[in-house]
Amino acid sequence: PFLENVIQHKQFLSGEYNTMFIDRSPELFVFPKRKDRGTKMLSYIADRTINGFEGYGSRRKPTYSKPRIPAIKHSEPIPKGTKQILDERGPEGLASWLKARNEVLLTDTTFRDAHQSLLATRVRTKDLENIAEPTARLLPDLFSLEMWGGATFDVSYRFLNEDPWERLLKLRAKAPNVLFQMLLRASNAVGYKNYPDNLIREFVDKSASAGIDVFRIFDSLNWVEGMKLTIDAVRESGKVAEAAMCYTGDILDSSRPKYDLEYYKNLAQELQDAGAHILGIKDMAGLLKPEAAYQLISTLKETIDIPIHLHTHDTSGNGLFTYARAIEAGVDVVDVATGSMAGLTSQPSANSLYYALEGSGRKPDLDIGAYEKLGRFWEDTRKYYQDFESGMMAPHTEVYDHEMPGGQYSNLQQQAKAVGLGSRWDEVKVMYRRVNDMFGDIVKVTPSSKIVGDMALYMVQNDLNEDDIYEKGDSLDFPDSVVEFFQGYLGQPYGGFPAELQRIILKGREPIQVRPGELLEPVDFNGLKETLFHKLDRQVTSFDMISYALYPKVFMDHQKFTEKYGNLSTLDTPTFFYGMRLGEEMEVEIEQGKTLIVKLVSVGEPQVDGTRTLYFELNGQPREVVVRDEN
Ligand code: 3PY
Ligand code: ZN
Repeated sequence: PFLENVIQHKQFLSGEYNTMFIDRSPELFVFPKRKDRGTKMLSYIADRTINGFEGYGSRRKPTYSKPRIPAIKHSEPIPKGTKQILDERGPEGLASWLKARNEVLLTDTTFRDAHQSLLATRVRTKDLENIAEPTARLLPDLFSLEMWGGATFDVSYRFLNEDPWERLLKLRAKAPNVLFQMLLRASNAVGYKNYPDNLIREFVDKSASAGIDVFRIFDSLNWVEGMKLTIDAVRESGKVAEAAMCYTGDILDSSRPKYDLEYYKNLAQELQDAGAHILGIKDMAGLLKPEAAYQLISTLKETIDIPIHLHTHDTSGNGLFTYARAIEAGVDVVDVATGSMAGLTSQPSANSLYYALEGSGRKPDLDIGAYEKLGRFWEDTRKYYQDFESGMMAPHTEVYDHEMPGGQYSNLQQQAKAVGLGSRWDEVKVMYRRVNDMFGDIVKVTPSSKIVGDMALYMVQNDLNEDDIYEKGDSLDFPDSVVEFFQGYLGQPYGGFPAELQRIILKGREPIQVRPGELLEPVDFNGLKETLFHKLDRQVTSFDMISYALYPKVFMDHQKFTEKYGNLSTLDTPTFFYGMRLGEEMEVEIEQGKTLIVKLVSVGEPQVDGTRTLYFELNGQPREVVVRDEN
């Protein structure tokens, strides 16, 4: 009766109900299931057992040892941390507290950028959930845990079939003491294009109420005009606006003056004026050399009043050296990853930094033994994701030439393989840099980096060089993303577009000069709620509405998947990727106090119609599942 009351209630259809109540308790609003959860889960396991994980083919399930989780006392109160400082003193109070610290503070990126950069963003909520509380208890002195945003949002839906909002709520419940940080691509939100202003505001508002405290906001062209609305939205939510500038070029290279020290000085000032509580320096490719870091931080410390938070990637192998110099110059916070998830395209190691700062007076305040213990969990858990490792084995100084962001390298390599350019990867890297120079030397970070990548692939694939573009460009059909970029739909690059190339690419189309958000129709949330109510056949949360507005197809595909297989978040990761071994028996706690015992008894031979039958026991009862053998 409760369910019916809710659905038929006039307020529901008029939209005047407390959406947060529904967002936090969607299970109260789920309609009776057509098929039971056990059957759905068995059909998923059967499919993985025979066909493997999408894109990776069928593979024998490896045997793993159970990840080592540090022992903690659940009964003791969780130590207070930076989250309490924010709650008590507000964002300005937090910033003052931060500036007054003598030791360097740390943001741990293991839950977001580290696995985005090493494991193609594939780490599942279940694994994060397993280590969230130990992390909160053992590392209460962290400045923040970066655990959301960037690519994790769409990859959750697209590849892991998980709801990213559920991840946020679950982790927040386990880690109530350390600030939660996300990466937000300003008006590109957690997507690859500009979205309407009201969608950005709604996204920030709901992310803040679901648990995000620190929003690292960047624009892929360092265009401050494109960041202001997001900064304002974060300020209105009462959370921390960390406005970041993306480090591009090389301030030490006087032959390339576009992005010099003066450029960053002005940008930092503009971001402070725009309302940033903290200045982020986002060195997404790991191009900031040690001496450059020293000069940059020293100059900015004299220019602005807000604290400075530095992010780099260790691709070149120089990450720690860069941090050491930045710390010497007074940087307030740096981004690190837990030792076993650090280095290469990820962040520098927290553990290494700790020892490197011994005797320096700015050594971070943390329990290094605890970090080592948490590292063991990650060492074990990382093995689950071995198929997603990038293959980079050693420091890669070529990054100083091609300038590809840490998270893009393996992605673009995959894209190149997919279009038959796997053996021409070296050419693609060189072309990536050429395209950057043709485009006027632009900031390259999601999504502008994707556009440079698309153009580089296009040119290599069609055997075009730079001269060809200028000579034959009028008859060439450029990738859509490149055309849209030159139309101004991602915003305006510093120094403007190169006029001749813009003319060739646009072929008479008029570019826009204004902020794209000014031209985009606002999202009609009420209409959208109705649409989704009919599509989903269940109550609609504000989270659903935001996700659908960001990526309708990805979101609906995820819903269809869930309808077919149920919510698989309780399944362990090896089973999620590989299914089960013959004779294997396991327990799955599908909800608190409700456990299924699953055993794979035998697998039938392929039939003429291309199917096989798998014989399971579910809580001791025989069950058969027929799957199509795709091998
Ligand atoms: C992202 O936007 O996902 C990034 O990590 C950019 O560096
Ligand atoms: Zn990064």
